[in-house]
Amino acid sequence: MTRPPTPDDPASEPTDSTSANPVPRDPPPSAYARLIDPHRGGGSAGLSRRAILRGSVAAAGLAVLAFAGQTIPFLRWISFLAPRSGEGPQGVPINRTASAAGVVDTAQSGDYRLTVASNGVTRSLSLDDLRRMPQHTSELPIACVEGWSAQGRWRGVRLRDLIGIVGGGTDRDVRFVSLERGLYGVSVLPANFVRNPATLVALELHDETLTIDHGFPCRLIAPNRPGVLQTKWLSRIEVL
Ligand SMILES: Nc1nc2c(c(=O)[nH]1)N[C@H]1C(S)=C(S)[C@@H](COP(=O)(O)O)O[C@H]1N2
Ligand SMILES: [Mo]
Repeated sequence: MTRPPTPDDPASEPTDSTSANPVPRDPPPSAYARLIDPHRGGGSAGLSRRAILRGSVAAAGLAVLAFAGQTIPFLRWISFLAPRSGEGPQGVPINRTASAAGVVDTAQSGDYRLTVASNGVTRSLSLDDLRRMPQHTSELPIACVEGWSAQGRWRGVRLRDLIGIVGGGTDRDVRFVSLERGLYGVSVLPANFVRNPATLVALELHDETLTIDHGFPCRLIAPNRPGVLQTKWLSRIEVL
């Protein structure tokens, strides 16, 4: 059965097959899909079927890689198997690169705006607008379900300040939408994390502008959440 692709259809995700350095992607179990957006209606049956399908594609891919492993240099193979901690720009591993996510141009465009919406009130903010707001620092890890975690010193705008400019309170869940389409391009943050002063829309990591692979122009970083929900390349923030 085929279905027309929808903007948040995981089947429309770009794949990593074109990236020069293939990395294992997060297994996207159906439970994760519910975690990513518990507000999304509709049956989960289709999702889990796709997840199963993707699982077998991934297994086939791993088998190919295991075979290819016999011909790739030993050290590279070891580094493929190693948990990715401490590697990557700014000392934090990359889960998915901007190019794999298809956001290289939109993320770096001069027309970039972050849209913030609550109750019909909408504001579009440029990166400079975000930089002019009060900046705060949070020491928070990225903890990936793949089995690595890395501590980061993030700096940016407090989420509660940001939604305050459209009159949004901190008693509602908030949805984050990425420039990237697909399963990883959206997450919902429960209200208690919205209130938390450590929850940032981060512009910097380790005192430098976020690299594009870490989510430039801005990304969500909140305490005590799986990495998959720390949405990169934010495009829209909606108070639900
Ligand atoms: N838009 C988007 N955000 C994303 C992802 C993604 O693929 N797309 N990957 C997530 C996952 S699984 C993890 S572990 C973290 C990793 O962040 P990092 O790549 O900056 O280390 O980003 C999360 N945010
Ligand atoms: Mo992850």
